[in-house]
Amino acid sequence: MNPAQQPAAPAPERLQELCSLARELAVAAGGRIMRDRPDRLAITTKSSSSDVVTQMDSATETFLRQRLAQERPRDAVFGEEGGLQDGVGEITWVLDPIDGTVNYLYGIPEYAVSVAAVVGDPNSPGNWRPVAGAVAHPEAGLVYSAALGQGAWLYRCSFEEGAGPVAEPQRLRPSGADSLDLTLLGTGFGYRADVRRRQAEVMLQVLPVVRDIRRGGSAALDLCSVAAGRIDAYYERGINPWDYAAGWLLVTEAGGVVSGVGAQDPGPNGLIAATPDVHPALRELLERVTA
Ligand code: LIP
Repeated sequence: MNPAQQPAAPAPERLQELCSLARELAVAAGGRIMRDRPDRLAITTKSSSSDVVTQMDSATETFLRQRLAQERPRDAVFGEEGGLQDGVGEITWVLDPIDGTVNYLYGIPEYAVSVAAVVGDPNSPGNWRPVAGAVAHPEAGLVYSAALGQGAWLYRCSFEEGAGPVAEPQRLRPSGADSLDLTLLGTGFGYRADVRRRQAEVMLQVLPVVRDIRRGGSAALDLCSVAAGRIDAYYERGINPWDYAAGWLLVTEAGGVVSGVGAQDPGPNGLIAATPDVHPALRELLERVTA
């Protein structure tokens, strides 16, 4: 989005309030998901038989919506499971109650709660941007958060009821990767077979020119890893605003670069997040092989 067209962001002190609330809600929801996981998860499916929603996805989003109705009654809410609930203010909360649902279903500890405050319309690619957000990783005892212009931070955190950060936060910085051939690239794949086939064809051309790929199963945690320098870049096509709204801000506030594919901002053609030195070459490669 052209900076001159970007919706205005709230004042810095309000951004910090939004960031603190996002962190508090992500941690509270993350604790519930981890503590209250039933032995047998009831599931339904969405776009395909492998695109599952568990009862905890739905219950967690309901919890987040209830807390936002108390704390921020004027704001809109846009969640993976419940869709858009209009508001009257300039902030929309974009929620992924469990990012990495399949990991959660299988008991793989790589899942997250993503809570972001955005300005603009998150349903309109190029016409919105995150201004505060948090990603909670309950199984790791971590929560990542950022506010526009105020850096990206990692907190060690207790996820016991009513608990929170247990130490001073660490500032997040991306890796120093500066060449594609030494880039460790995170990626992911969709739930539909035809989409996965095309994504695999793209990876056939990308895999030989990067160091290696990693497929963690949560876009939000992949973006946290770019912000923290645990991987050098991340690319995925077909993810949704709730998957990446908070992670987008974490990467840019840490000093990384985020774009779309063939577009300035992330959207239906994909999201590219990388170190500043890797991003141009990775974007050129992906725009060429996906053209
Ligand atoms: C997941 C994304 C991940 C993608 C998965 C899935 P969900 O979101 O975070 O990056 O590769 O296919 O879309 O469905 O767990 O919220």
